[in-house]
Amino acid sequence: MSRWRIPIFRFARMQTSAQVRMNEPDDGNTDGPATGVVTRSKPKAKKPSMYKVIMLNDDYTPMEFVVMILERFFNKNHEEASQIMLHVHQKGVGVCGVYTYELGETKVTQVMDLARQHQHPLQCTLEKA
Ligand code: TYC
Repeated sequence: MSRWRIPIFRFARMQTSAQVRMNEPDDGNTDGPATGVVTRSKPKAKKPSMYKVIMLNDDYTPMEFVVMILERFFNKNHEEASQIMLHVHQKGVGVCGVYTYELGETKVTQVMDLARQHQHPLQCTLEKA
């Protein structure tokens, strides 16, 4: 009766660097298990840069509309949304949230689109955090 050969999972073929891997021997011998030192290389994935979504005050957009925007697109509760809206109303600008570039850009577009549909001049921009 022949013995089962158990396939060897070759860690060295895995190219993401965050995992523990076994070095292949450099003698060209690919029979049998990989031998060598277990190493842990530095994670390659970098933290994405973060961006603030900034809202600007104007004289015409209704306060309730701004509060609704903050609740709908920035997941604020009614109290948080009202506080941010009042901050923007009094200071001129305020932060709605901090996101990756792509998510922040999507939110800016959603806010500007809805404001335009309602003919409000509300402005929103992205700023590196
Ligand atoms: N200033 C507006 C008003 O008095 C309210 C407002 C608040 C508008 C925040 C825009 O980002 C804004 N109706």
